[in-house]
Amino acid sequence: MARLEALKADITTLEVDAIVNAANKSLLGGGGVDGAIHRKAGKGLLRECETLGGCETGDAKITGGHDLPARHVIHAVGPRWSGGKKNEPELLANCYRRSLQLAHEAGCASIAFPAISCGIYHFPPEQAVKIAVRTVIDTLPSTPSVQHVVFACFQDDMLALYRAELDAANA
Ligand code: AR6
Repeated sequence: MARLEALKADITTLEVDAIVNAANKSLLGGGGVDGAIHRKAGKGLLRECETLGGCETGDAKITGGHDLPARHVIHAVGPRWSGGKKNEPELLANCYRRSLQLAHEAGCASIAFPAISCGIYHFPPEQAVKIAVRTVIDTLPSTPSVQHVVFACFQDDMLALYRAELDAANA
């Protein structure tokens, strides 16, 4: 079984095979973690993203890491929360599933996720964290390249939610 852990960290500093970006459908950058990743990765990342033709909500696309310590960036487009009646939970789960599949296909052993949709997209954190942990645990058996998963948290309250959920899952 792969190792899962929650850390308080700026995801742009992590030396892992892939970091996941909480992107938007354009894949051309934005605020939050997306802005931080593009700032640190440099213009080469934007140029590569411009060739990708955007991305649907719930899907993800992979690029190089450019000036980041991570080898790859997996750009996942989470749902914007609009009350929970627009398939937001399933779309969020799809982001985690699809990101792990791309990481596996690229031979990544380690991957770090931010709390996708929990910032500017306003997904309720308690629900998002349960979906993230459950989906990752359920997907890992079909993505055996991935041996280490980090949930990178920017705030202490988010870190506490992930740690409680990982404990509850005995992960
Ligand atoms: N490292 C780790 N986590 C971070 C970092 C960082 N450097 N910066 C922010 N977070 P958000 P979303 C946390 O808003 O809700 C962009 O404009 C943050 O505290 O980055 O999916 C995109 O282009 C929160 O817990 O992403 C989209 O338009 C989590 O990362 C839109 O925002 C996600 O917050 C996506 O919104």
